[in-house]
Amino acid sequence: MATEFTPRVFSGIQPSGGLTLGNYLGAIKRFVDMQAAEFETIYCMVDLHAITVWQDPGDLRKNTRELCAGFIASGIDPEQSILFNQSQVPEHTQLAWIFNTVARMGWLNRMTQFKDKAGKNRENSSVGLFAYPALMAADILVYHATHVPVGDDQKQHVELTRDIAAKFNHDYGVDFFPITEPVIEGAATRVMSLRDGSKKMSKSDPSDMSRINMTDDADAIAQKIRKARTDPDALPSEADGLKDRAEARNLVNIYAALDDSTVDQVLTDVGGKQFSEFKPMLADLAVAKLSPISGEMARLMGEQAEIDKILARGAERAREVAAPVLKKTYEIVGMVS
Ligand code: AQP
Repeated sequence: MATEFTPRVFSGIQPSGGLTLGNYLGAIKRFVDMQAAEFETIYCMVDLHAITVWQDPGDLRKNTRELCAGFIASGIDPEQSILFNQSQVPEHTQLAWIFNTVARMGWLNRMTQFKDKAGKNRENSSVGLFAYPALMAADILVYHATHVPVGDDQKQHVELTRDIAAKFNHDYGVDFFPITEPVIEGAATRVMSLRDGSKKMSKSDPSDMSRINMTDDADAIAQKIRKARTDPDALPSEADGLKDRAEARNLVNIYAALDDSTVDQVLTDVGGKQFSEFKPMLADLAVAKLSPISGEMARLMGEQAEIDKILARGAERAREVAAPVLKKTYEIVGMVS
């Protein structure tokens, strides 16, 4: 009989820069929804992933605390969810080593994120950047997580996690790791750059005008939306009319996600309007939704000791779940203890 796994959510975000609107809409906002549903929820600042590309140590410390503040300010309750930073729970890397022996080179060679991030500089990339998906599989499976809410760009990594779980179960003749479901839903699973509708909005994009940071003030948000690239046509009344208009589609998707509505509902209201009219509407909505979060983040960033206490307590709670899974994995693999 197949094993019944506790419905449990795991997801993580890299403290590799300031949080963006893409991280918020594609990930954190949905983490909050899943916390409200019938799941145990575990959320992680994946600092070990962040250092697969160079991070200044001072920036990494600041970004980890700021990310924690962002989670809490967006509605993650550190009592209800487990909130911690990855490096403080060594079971992640211990399981990742086992998974490095399960994952095949050919599987990792197909990962598009590695190709994108390594670019032409493949030979000079860190081994960690290449092995990133095996660590991500360990992050998820060390908690026997059944569901992983992520943005569209992480779909391939969650599929690899499923492949690793299935191969481990098959090779050792067990039904030990769940085959985790990716949860990729809503209007903003891939928020695009405000300067280029073919590129994902990203923390590490050299252009600050390409993204809305969760710490941006009202003026910066309004200015970035005003300057966002668009086309000269009016907005269509139906989603089909956005098909070949990447920049227009992005702004409508952002509006729908912030408004908790659908693209069709938004277009029913704004179809026929010019961007000169729509952009101020979007800016007002973004400021209304994001200002309370950035205000609370700023307050929390003044309470560093409190943040560190939350992270330490979260790591303790995370280890209580992870340690027995790792112990059992070692037994299955044949490690003598
Ligand atoms: N633009 C986006 N739209 C929707 N979801 C997004 N996510 C990231 N960008 C977007 C989702 O946020 C979660 C955390 O991502 P991450 O920080 O671990 O790594 P990333 O996907 O590489 O994000 P960035 O901002 O692009 O970071 P850098 O610049 O450091 O590489 C994931 O669920 C992701 O899908």
